[in-house]
Amino acid sequence: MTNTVGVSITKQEVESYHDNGYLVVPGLASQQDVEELRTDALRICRGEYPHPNLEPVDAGLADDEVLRNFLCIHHPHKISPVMLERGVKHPGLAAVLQRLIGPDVKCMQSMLFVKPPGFQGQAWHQDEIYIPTRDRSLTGGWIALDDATIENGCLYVIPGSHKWALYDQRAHDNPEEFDFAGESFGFDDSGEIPVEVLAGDAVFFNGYLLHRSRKNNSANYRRVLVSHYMNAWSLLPWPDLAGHMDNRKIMLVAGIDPYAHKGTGENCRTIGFR
Ligand SMILES: O=C(O)CCC(=O)C(=O)O
Repeated sequence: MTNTVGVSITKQEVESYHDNGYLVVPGLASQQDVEELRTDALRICRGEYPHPNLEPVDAGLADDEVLRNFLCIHHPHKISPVMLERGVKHPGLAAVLQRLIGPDVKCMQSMLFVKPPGFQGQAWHQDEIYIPTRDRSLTGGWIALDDATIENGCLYVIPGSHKWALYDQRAHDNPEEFDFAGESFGFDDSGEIPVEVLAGDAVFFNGYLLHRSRKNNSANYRRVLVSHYMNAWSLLPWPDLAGHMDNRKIMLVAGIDPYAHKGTGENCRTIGFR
């Protein structure tokens, strides 16, 4: 199927996603998309969007001196319209997601990884540990903003592991290689494979898929925008401060929002289910 943005995904690719738990879509983001997202990443890191956690930096600092301080920025789409429109709501991403988990798709978070030289990766984990859905529809949409290689810390996955179980986590003992987040354990990881991709390629992965990334051993950044999506009909039982059972800090990216009457955003009316 080809959509208006020219991104096509075949029935075989949809089946492959469901069999393996992940799918690479080459060239989903155009070179222009990638350039705009890279430029915007720098703008965010320079503190050019007003936010209490991102103070403006000295304009005299070189780009490298700014970027090398950041492993990852959470929810960049909340301050940057470029991250929102070019990244999170990218029409190619939305079109593929509609085929994989749609037709109605919402997003609840984004992460901008800068991952400078020498910075760690993330130990084995499954995203549903952090973002539980009601229907197992959680899907990562990972857009490479640089070529992602074994050397600079690409993703690694265990194909088919999304069909196994949800594994518990513990502290890992390799702080040189992985950041502070916990590590899933209790499974055979001998089937892991690296997912090396080019800038502009997208990787979609199921929320139960075991995946990790390693330290960046190259001399350059490994930038990625990854956003997490789910079927819009699933509640998002992600606790907010009031303990509500359907977190509504979401963005619709395709189709309809069945719970639009609850509102969205920080001040929406959330309804408890108890
Ligand atoms: O890109 C990475 O280094 C890790 C991304 C990841 O683990 C995730 O999005 O869940």
